[in-house]
Amino acid sequence: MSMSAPRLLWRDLCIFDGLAVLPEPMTLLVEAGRVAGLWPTRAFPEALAQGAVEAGRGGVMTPGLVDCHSHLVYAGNRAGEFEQRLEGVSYADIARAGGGILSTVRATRAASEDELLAQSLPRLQALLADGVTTLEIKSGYGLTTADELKMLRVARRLGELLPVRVTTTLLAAHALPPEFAGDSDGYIALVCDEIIPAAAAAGLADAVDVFCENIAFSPVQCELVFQAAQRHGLALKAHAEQLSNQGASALVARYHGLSADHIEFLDEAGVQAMAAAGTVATLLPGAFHCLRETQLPPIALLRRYGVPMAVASDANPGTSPICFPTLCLNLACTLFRLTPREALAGMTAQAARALGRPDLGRIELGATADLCLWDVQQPAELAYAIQPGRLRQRVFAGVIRFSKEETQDAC
Ligand code: DI6
Ligand code: FE
Repeated sequence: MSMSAPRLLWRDLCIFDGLAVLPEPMTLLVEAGRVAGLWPTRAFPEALAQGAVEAGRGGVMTPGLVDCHSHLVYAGNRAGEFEQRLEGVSYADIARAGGGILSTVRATRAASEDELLAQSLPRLQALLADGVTTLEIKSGYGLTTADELKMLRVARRLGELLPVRVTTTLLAAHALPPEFAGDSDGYIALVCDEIIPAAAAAGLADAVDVFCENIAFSPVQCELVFQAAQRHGLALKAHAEQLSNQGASALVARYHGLSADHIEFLDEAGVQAMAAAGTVATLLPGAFHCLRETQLPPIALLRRYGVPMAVASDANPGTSPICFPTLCLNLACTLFRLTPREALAGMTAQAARALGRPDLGRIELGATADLCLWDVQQPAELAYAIQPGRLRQRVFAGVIRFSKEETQDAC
């Protein structure tokens, strides 16, 4: 298949542009990987159809989904812990007993780079089949320089194997590795002095993340990691206020980080700090659901202060074994009471913002043409119904890379 991008024309679309549903049927022209024109269908200058490929008529078009928080690369699984939790053992208790994240660390360290790639690939394929065109992937199950870099290389290779943009985040400060038991300051020194410089030198990390929690790292330790990341020109984000209020969101905001993620225990002062700094609030309703959390993120405060809200899968083997982004839209609405419009913006325009990529997640003139055409009547259905298989076409960088009709013809 030729990769040079033809001019593509869609007519009579219901468009969700990343922030809102456009009020009337639209005609969309894509050229050279970008949105080259967008008109109400009744006002389309028909001469421009000359030489363009008629790519479709009708349906709901959204920007390609942007999953701005995932731990997609890992080995093994934690089904056994799932059963333990069903019997009443808490996530924190399992972590304190050396399971949880550390159990995935053992499996991930033992896996070769190719094995890690092979285990992660089907998860990525599932995300793509449900509309993802951009994905953030974190390290954090290696916790040595070599194993963290191995994870990041796998993340980059995934982005080369399939038509998806992958951004990588170094999450070496995810858990204390067993070799450093009793010496978390020593491990943070390794993260700052060795792992971050090595990842930056190899060009393997776009951002740095920390898990700021009483079962992970303190705000003081996280601040040291942020300072090291800044020295290497890397963007910042945090797992913040997931299980308790540590003030990590305000810390991220103070360092002009991209996003504070989870934030169930975020307070008003933290919301104000985020609003002032333009830090995105990334909501992870999959983890909230799977851990049966009861403390809701402060959605009303986030709205009141105008903090942009992103929604992501948090795909990981422990707290969110979910590779189904539109389910996460549903969970954001059902559990957090987002409107379908907020949830969809959260996985398009706001998620792109949370990755520092405002050129993505929008359908507007000049935007990168990563697009999804869905078999639904209205955009809200993507959050309303929990149903795979609704993607009719997937456009990546201005090229149709998946089309349901072709797939059906083939079998
Ligand atoms: N919070 C989470 O929900 C994930 N990481 C984190 O810091 C969980 C990761 C895991 O349990 O494997
Ligand atoms: Fe996470």
